[in-house]
Amino acid sequence: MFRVSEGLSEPTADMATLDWSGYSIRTDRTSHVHESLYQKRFYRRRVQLAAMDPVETVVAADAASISPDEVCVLVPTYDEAETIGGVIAGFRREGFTNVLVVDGGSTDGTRDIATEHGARVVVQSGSGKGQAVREALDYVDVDYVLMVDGDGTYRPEDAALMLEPLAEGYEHVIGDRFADMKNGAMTRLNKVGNGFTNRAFSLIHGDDYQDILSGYRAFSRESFERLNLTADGFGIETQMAVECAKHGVRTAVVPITYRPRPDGSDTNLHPIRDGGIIFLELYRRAKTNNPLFYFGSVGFASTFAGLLLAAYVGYEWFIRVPRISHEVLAVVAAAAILFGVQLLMFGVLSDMILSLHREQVDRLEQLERRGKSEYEHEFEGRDPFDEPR
Ligand SMILES: Nc1nc2c(ncn2[C@@H]2O[C@H](COP(=O)(O)OP(=O)(O)OP(=O)(O)O)[C@@H](O)[C@H]2O)c(=O)[nH]1
Ligand SMILES: [Mg+2]
Repeated sequence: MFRVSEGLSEPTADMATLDWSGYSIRTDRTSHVHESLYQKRFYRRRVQLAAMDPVETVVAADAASISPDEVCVLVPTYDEAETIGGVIAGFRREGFTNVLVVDGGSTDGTRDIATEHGARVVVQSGSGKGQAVREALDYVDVDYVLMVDGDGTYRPEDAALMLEPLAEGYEHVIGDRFADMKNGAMTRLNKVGNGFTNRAFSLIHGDDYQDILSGYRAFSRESFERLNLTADGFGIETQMAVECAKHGVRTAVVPITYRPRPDGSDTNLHPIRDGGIIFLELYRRAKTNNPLFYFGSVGFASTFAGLLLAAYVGYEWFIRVPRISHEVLAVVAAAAILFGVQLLMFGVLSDMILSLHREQVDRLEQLERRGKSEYEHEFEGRDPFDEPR
């Protein structure tokens, strides 16, 4: 059951003119994954429905918010001289003075422009966006991080919307570029690749984050430290999403606007090469998150190929006149089926082990929480070490 926020007295109003920052859509789902909070597209549909359906409930928005002083705007850059100045100025206008640019060795003056605009600039020790982001966290001195590209494709004006879920207890926020994608912001190939990746992600990892490759993210430093991230390049966003799903990081999705790169600014993305890396990343991480898929998909493919071969061998032997015997093919078919069935069984067993492991981890976390609250109740804010013995 979704609830639509208060104040939408004009259900047909142009969504762009609405102040999203005060409103939220929640789900009653109990899983740790939270449906697209603030989904503009969804919202538009619900608002239209609300106009027809008077039963739609109205709730007040949360007053909590995060002050810009508590946030470090993290901008990984590589040759973004064209746009970096505008990006930093935009965030400063929104009140964010703590801007950290992690540069990958730009040769076009990006670092100087960033410094002139008041950002802290560090040069990453390795290469690639992923390595830059991982290293950057060592320089973050506040509790929250707002990560954004330096190419001017994301709007600083969306920052408040990105941070709002953090104030409500979410730990990781993904900006959904598909909610409001401007013409020319993404090539057709990239759109298809993104769609495929998002679908593969929800199939393999079970959660739908709408736009896992988005570069606009907000997260708490503490939750970031729980993620096991190793990617150097553009695989970092995929790894973040997978790790959020795996570690039960409370994740929200908010609609944002995605603009085209300005003329003269060049992409660092190689769609085919990076697309391959991203997909491999998704698949590799399925081993510990969805072993049934990891082993089962190969097992299924092998069994299926084996059965096809076996059918061909059978046809040539039993139906065809004169009959032909394919001994070698028969052996290959049998091996493929055996291999496939074994992998399938392996997948089922691993899945069972993972379920048991998850149950145990849940139980341990429950015990930890209970222990903590009993401890807090007993000492009620006093320091136990001050107690007389
Ligand atoms: N520090 C660092 N930043 C990088 C590196 N490669 C890319 N970036 C930055 O990472 C951000 C995302 O890269 P983009 O080239 O915009 O990739 P994209 O957003 O997927 O592709 P576009 O559609 O072209 O915008 C940009 O701010 C880049 O400057 C790198 O090796 N090191
Ligand atoms: Mg970009």
